[in-house]
Amino acid sequence: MTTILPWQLRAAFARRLSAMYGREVPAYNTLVEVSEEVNRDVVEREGATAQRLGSIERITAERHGAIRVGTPAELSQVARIFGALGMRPVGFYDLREAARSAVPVISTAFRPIDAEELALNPFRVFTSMLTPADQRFFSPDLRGRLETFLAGRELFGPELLALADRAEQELGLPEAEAERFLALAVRAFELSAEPVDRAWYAELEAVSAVAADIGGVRSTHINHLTPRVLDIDDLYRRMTERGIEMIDTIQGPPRWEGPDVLLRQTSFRALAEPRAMREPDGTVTTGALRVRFGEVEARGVALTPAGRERYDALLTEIDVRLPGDSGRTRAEVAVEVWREGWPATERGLREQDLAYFSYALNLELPAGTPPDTLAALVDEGWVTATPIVYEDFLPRSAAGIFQSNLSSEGSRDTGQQGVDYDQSWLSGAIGREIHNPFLLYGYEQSASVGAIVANLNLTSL
Ligand code: OOG
Ligand code: NI
Repeated sequence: MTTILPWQLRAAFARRLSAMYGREVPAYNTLVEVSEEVNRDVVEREGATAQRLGSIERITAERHGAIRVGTPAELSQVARIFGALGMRPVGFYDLREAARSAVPVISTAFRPIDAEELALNPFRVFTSMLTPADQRFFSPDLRGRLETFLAGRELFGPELLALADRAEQELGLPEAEAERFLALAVRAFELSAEPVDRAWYAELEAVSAVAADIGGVRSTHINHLTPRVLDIDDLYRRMTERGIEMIDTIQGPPRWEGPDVLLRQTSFRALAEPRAMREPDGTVTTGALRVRFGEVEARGVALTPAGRERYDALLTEIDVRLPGDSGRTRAEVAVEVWREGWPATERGLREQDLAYFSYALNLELPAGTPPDTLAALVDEGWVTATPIVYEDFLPRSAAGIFQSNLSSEGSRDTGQQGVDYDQSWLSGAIGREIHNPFLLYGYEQSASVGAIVANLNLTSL
C-alpha cells in the first residue's frame, strides 16, 4: 500500500487549490501566466544566477495563500489541516497596529520548517484570526452578536478533521484516504453559494471590510493565492500593459543593484464577484462583493535580527527624507538610502552578519591547512555560501496588502484593546508552539557551519 507523504499532500493541495482559485478568479490565471513568462525570460537572461534563491522548478510551483477565520477554535482546526500537510505555525503578526490600515486581526503563517521539506514544496498560508474582543473595533453589543454568529457555524466537517489528524499522526495517508482528504480540504476553501445576509454584512463592513469578509458569512474561502516571480518590476510593467490596474507601489525593499533581501510584493485591487444576498425582507438577490484579489511576490535572503533592525531603520529613513525632497519619487529616495546604508554584495551581508547563509564544503578543496574563519574559508575556495531564502511575511507589507481589500477605511476608536491578543495567547489558543522564524533560519545556518567544523576537523568557526 502506498502512503502519500505529508509533502506530497502539501504539493497536491497547493496544485488543486490553484486550479480551483483559477476557476473562481480568472484574473489569477493571468497573473500566473505572466509570472511564468517573466521567470522564463529571467532564467534565459541570467542562467544560474537567477536560481540562486531556489530552483526554477521550486519557484514555478511556489505559492502562498491567505485565509481568514473567526475564532481560536476555527484556527485550531486550520492548524490540524495544515499539520497534515507538514505545515507549522511560524511567526506572529499583529495587523491591528498598522498606521494607515489597521485591520482587526492577528495572524501567523503555516509553512514547512525543515530545509528538505521546503525544497520539496514550500507552500505557505498567511492565516488571520478576527479579534472581536478588541474594543477599539467592536462594541460589547456587536462583539456578543458576532461571537454568537461565529460559534454557530462549521467551517470544517468532522470527516475532514479526522482525516487530518490521522495524516498528521501517521505521517501521510493511503491513496484513497488522501484523495478524500484533499477533495474535502479544497472544498472547505471554495467560495460558498449560500446567500449572504446583507444587513449583517453591512453592519460589520462599517467596522472593517475584513471583519465582514470573515464574520459576515457562514463559511471561509481562500482570499488570494500568490505566485513567486523573479523580476517583480518587469511583472508590474507587463500587468499594467495588459490593462490590469495594480496598487501604486511594490511593497518592501527597493529595486537596486545589491542582493535581493526579504520580500517584495504587489497586488491588484479586489475584483467585484457576484454573490447571492439575503435582503432584509427575506428575498434573495444577486449582489457583488469585492473581497478577493491577485498578489505576486519576489523573495530574497532572510535577514538576521541585526539585518532586520537595519532594514527597518532604512525604511524609516526613507519616510524622514521624503517629505522634504521635492520632485523625487519614493523609489529614487529609497535607492539613495539603500546605497548609503546597506551592503551591495552578499559578502558584505555576511561580514556584517545581516543575513543568513547556508555553508557547504566544496567538492574540490585547495591544498594546505584550512584557515580558521568562515570568511577566509569562503574567500580561499574551501566553502560555498548560499543565501537562505526568506520564507515568511512582513507586517508592513501585509498591512498594505490587506488594503487591496478595503474600499473604505472602516472605523476604530482609541479605547481599550480588551483581550491581550499576543503570541503566547495565540499559541495557547491553538495548543501549538508558534515557531520563531529567526531561530529557524539561525538553526539552519549553524547546522551547516557545524558540519564544516566536523568535516575539516576544526575546533570551532
Ligand atoms: C492577508 C494579507 C497578508 C501577505 O502576503 O502579506 C498577505 C490577507 O489579506 O488576508 O497575504
Ligand atoms: Ni499575500
